Amino acid sequence: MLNLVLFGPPGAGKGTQSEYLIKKYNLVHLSTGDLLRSQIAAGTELGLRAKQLMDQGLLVPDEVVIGMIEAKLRENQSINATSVGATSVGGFIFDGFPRTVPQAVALDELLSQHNTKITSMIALAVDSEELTRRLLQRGQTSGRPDDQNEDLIRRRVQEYNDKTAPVADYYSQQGKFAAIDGIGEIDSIFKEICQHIDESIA
Ligand code: B4P
Repeated sequence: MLNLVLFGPPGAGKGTQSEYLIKKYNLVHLSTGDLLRSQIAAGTELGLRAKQLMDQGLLVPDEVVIGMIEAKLRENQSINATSVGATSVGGFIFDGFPRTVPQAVALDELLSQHNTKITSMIALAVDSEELTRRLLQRGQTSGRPDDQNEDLIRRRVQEYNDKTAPVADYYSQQGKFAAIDGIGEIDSIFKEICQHIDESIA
């Protein structure tokens, strides 16, 4: 069973690469960003609270996102490993989660309750100039308020540097961290990620 954390600053390509990885490795996609946006679209109390923070480029409180992941793991508890030799692997891809060290600790605890653990964390490295360019471009069509202006994007990157970057050390200390250059063709980045995954499950 493959449990992958896809890591990186906002706009690094986590969501983009997840779309390909879930198909190739038969993974369940757990994106806290998507889960929060669906709460906002449904107009729930949680969504309204989250929107206020997301629109300012700030992280949503740990207990909110941990609760959402806990519920999703419970819903998918029958997910299991299958043959690695062919392609069908199975497991989870965590996209945009964990974003703080307490979230990483909580994820380890939750997975241990399901008798499984994180296989590896893949960090996509992209500089802030390129992140800003990508997010402003996406903002022209996505309708996402957090992609609309440069100050807000700068704040998201600052929030990442302050609160999220330390999560890399957490996985590095467990020998599970791999950094991949996130600049270049989407296809070649995907191939490099796959190469790392294939080596880790061989
Ligand atoms: P997310 O939805 O996770 O937003 P993101 O970081 O912007 O997405 P991502 O990084 O996946 O975008 P991608 O590069 O694929 O979070 C949004 C907000 O939700 C956060 O700011 C926070 O407030 C809140 N939140 C979410 N999870 C949380 C948590 N765990 N705790 C607390 N708060 C949380 O795409 C970017 C663009 O780049 C796309 O247009 C894509 O086409 C393009 N792109 C991708 N790869 C490219 C490449 N190689 N070359 C050129 N362009 C590329």
